[in-house]
Amino acid sequence: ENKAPATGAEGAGAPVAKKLTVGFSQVGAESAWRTAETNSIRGEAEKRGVDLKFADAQGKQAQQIQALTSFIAQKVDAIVLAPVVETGWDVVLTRAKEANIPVILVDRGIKTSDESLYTTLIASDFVEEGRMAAEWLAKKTNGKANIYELQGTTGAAPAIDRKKGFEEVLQKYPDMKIVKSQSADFTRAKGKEVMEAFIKSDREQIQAVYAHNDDMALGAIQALDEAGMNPGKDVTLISVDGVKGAFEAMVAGKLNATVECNPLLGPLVFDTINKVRAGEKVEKFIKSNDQLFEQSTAAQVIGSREY
Ligand code: GYE
Repeated sequence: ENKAPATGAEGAGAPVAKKLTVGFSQVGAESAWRTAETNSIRGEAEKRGVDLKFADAQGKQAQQIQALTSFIAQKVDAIVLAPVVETGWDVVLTRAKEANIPVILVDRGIKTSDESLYTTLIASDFVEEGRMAAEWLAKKTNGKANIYELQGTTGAAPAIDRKKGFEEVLQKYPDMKIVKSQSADFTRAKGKEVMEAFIKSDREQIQAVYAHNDDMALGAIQALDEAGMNPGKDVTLISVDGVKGAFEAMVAGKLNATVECNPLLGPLVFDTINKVRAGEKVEKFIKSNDQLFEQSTAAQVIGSREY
């Protein structure tokens, strides 16, 4: 028999442990990647009995600022923010800091003059993803390609950094050039639309497509297919995320490669919140380790993909 004195919740009449309340401001639902992230964070909250206040900003920073303001007013225990763009957060984050509410950035970083305005960033290294994509494409094309780039949301960290890392590597390959580059907002519909415009003006020159996410590549594949242009063969396509749809497109021979970016951040997010609340120190950047997948192994790997 356990003779230890009753502590906390097990003692008769002891106060019930307060449920952890977390506000999560999500970008929106623009991509399969983001849906996977939302499900991971919501699912983990449910599993742990966390009261999660979820706010979908529909891609608008103003809505995210509103959501954060409301979380602060409700005195949540922690805020999880997936910031749509990099800049413009200082005012609202200062309010969170004044209210002593830790802010965990997920999947995208911010630019701020005061790093103390957030506790940590849990994300992938987007510059590194861009480098990986460019190195792979250089190998595939023997360092010679007319590249058409589909950028992510203007001002978003993954769009800025995936471009930066990619261009950095292109410096080494004088015969690889980005001929045209345009934002397609991380969506399949816009990816298709922008690709259609590229095809209309540049059909004969298009040799490669670099898309900042899989959804835009999948839209581009549709446009290339409809134009009778043989995506995956006559046009080489590489994108980022590693979602199920990308693996299906690789198995079908239409997408050539994808750089994984892990959206299953839920467990790590709540572990980190617990650490912060316990007063433990956490790293300022908690980095996911991602790898590149290509067509040749897609069929083998697809069954074990979790998103
Ligand atoms: O790559 C893209 C999404 O911020 C890492 O946002 C995330 C990106 C992801 O819409 O598909």
